Amino acid sequence: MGAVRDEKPTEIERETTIHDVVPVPASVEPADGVTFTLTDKSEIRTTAGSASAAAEVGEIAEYLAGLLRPVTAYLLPIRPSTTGSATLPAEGGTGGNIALALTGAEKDLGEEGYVLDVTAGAISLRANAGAGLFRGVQTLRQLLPADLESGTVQPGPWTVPGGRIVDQPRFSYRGIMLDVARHFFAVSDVKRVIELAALYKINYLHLHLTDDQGWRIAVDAWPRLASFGGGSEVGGGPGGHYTKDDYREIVSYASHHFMTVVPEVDLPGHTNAALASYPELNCDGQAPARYTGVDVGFSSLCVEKEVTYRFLDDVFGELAEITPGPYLHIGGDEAKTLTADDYAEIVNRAQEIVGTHGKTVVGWHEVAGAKLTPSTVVQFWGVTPEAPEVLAAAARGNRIIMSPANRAYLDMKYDSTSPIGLTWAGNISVPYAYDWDPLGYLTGLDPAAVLGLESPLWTETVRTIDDIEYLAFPRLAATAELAWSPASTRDWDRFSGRLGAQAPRWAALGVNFYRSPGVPWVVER
Ligand code: TNX
Repeated sequence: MGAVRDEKPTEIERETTIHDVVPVPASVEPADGVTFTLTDKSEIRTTAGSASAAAEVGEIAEYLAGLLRPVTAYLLPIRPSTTGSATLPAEGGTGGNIALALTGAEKDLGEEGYVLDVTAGAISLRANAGAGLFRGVQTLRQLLPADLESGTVQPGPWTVPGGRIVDQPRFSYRGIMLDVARHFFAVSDVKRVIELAALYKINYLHLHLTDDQGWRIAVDAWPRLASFGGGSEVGGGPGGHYTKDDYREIVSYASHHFMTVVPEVDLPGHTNAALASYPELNCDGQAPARYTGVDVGFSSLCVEKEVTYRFLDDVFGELAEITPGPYLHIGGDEAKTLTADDYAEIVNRAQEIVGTHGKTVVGWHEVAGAKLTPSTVVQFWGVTPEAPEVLAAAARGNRIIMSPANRAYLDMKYDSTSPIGLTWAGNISVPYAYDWDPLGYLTGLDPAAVLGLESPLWTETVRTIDDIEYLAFPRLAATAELAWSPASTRDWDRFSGRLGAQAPRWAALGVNFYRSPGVPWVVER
């Protein structure tokens, strides 16, 4: 039974190195033999160029201290520098300080880039903006011992391998999508997803808020959407919905992780929960029953009724008010009951409505069959390299988010033994999720049109946060790396080594991850 033995996850013992960061940074120069050690005298010193930057760097310093203090039991005072100068105040003192600065980074590192220098005596992290500093803190987090993630006092020592990392993202859009419609997830579950995704420098959280099986966001002008349409989910469970305050709490938590929420109200199909809540939204005036199955493509808003557009204006207007990010996602997928003309009509009007509320539209790639506003972003979810309508949209200037279902979908099974997941786009093993190029997937697509990459997690078979973690880890780490790291770094053997080093971190965080065969999982000594 050699084949069976080969399928077992391998486990190895080793310490964290500077090469273990996921996504791999753009440039890593190790300083061999150099190690920084945090002590009970260490301080976090901050430098900002302006008063507003001072608040931001202070908040990130608190976030870092919030990670370090509970496990080290060190005081780690935060000391803002009063000079505001570009010189880093890390050196000096006796303890080995960490300096965070919003000054002195190369401008071409952009908003999300950072420079991290680790010497024996000090750590300095510099960036142009809070986002870059926050991304750099995630790198620093992964260079500290995995015990950091346990949240309770640990013996240490709190070492960081020496060297210099200069880093910035390949794509500006690096997303995860969570379907909270098929099964509802509590605010605390969404926060957990935000925390874990932030560790891999994901910067967009797309929430699929409505579908046939449930409507998950309160809309004041149409209260039965949430109160009645929210009360169902796949399999007949109780469902649920977010109040506006719940939603604001998610948005705020995301923004503290430098992550932007993209809310989706799927139309014209995937709307049974809305149609069940309000008879007038149906062409025949009859409300269907609520739906708890997993079929797609059977429901549609009524294109010819004017009330449909008042409804969309109210829904997107209220959503725009509580969404600080630039995007509203209008869905647009699998509207199988409409003619092409009716489909184009309602997508066109939805684009206009979203525009009047000051937001940019994102839609699943079927929207490319309508007349797109130039700013509309098209999310590709197909499984073949031929997509002429997507190419045509790109040629007209629309930006593309790549979510090919047979590579990027987190809800597919890993293999035939996976206890949860779907299979319509195939099984997606961890190497398969990693080994593709977002710019090369679609034949003939202009690379300049690609805004980035998103991994959707549909939840027909997913009921708990443990289920979410099982499907997302390790595959989210793979797409996060494709989205962040230079194309030239793509190499499965190296990536699987870095991935293996995440295991003790996930164990300390209590992440229910899939121990994929073929990855050299590191175990703590
Ligand atoms: C297709 S991807 C859908 C979803 C399903 C998903 C399951 C897309 C835009 N539509 O409605 O949940 O497959 O994998």
